[in-house]
Amino acid sequence: MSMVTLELDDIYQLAYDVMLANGCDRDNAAALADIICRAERDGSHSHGLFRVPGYVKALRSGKVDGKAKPTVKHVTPAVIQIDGNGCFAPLAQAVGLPLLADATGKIGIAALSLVGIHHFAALWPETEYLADRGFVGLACTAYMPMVAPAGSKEALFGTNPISFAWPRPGHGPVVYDMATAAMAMGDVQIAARDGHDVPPGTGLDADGNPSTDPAAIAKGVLLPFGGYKGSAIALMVELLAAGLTGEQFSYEARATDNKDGGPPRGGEMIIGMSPDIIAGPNWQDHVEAFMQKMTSLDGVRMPGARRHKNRLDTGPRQINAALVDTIKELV
Ligand code: NDP
Ligand code: PYC
Repeated sequence: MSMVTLELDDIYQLAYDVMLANGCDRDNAAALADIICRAERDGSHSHGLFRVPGYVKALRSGKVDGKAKPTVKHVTPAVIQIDGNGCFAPLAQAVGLPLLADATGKIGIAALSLVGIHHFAALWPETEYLADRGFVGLACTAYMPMVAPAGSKEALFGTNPISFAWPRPGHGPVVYDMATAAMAMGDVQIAARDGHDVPPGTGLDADGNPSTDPAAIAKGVLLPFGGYKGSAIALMVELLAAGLTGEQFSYEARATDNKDGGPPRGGEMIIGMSPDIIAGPNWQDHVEAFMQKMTSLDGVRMPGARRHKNRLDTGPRQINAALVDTIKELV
């Protein structure tokens, strides 16, 4: 596989230029380029530049409005709704997260309900934003059916990611961000592109047979991680991201989507909690003792630690050369 070397600033600029060239205004392009660049910086390869062709398809088909301006509704002091009015999720998050952090700090717990957005990215930027300000963060979004609920061979759930972040003053936050599918579809597609098999249990082919061939699984269905337990969490994500926001469930998103290959319209639920308010002043020492105990166990590492280590390297990144060529042709 041929790779090219790009500085982080060049990754940002490439993403920004391609979004601007395809109908985004500066605010939308900057919000997207920032998310894409941070994904490449951290090694979230399936949700960085890899997603740019899909973003462009959604702009070119008119499904996503690259000039949309999110609108804010304060439903109660603790419930904020942002309507993206058809934008990609990062701009709506950029508008809503400061309001969520403010409400969380005042009230102790607050919810940000995003509707009218198109989410195609990783979720750790949302929850890390909250943890970096001393709050606990939880975020989830649905997609289009790709995952069969436990017991079925038919896709109903999206790959339905969930992210959780806990603040650790003096350390990086603990952050996990995971698809509730055994493997994110982006990683299945990358395995197919790069000619690797995927582990048993990832999915079924179009005939409903277990497969380790990523191309066959992409035509069939993914399985939830952990059988019925992961299936229950995927169900919870559908309910929080669609039932609680009022936006589309994954199956509804597929019915209304124009099938251009970009992300459908959907919702995202983000919840902030203040440990200072909820747990009281001694939470840091209490939690830190637990963290120390956990990390002292042989073989344990904290979720998020790989990304945070990657982030310390401010040097250039190696990017798939064919992907960069494809993106440059889109500018
Ligand atoms: P991974 O399976 O790669 O990682 C899941 C989590 O587990 C990460 O927080 C990771 O931390 C952590 N982790 C991995 N290995 C270990 C270990 N040995 N010990 C402790 N923690 C570990 O993620 P997925 O492939 O499931 O998801 C990839 C991305 O896809 C996510 O960012 C997700 O948001 C995104 N996605 C987005 C969708 C959307 O609709 N927008 C849909 C589905 C997925 P670390 O990062 O530090 O390795
Ligand atoms: O990797 O499964 C995935 C995915 C779906 C939407 C964005 N990423």
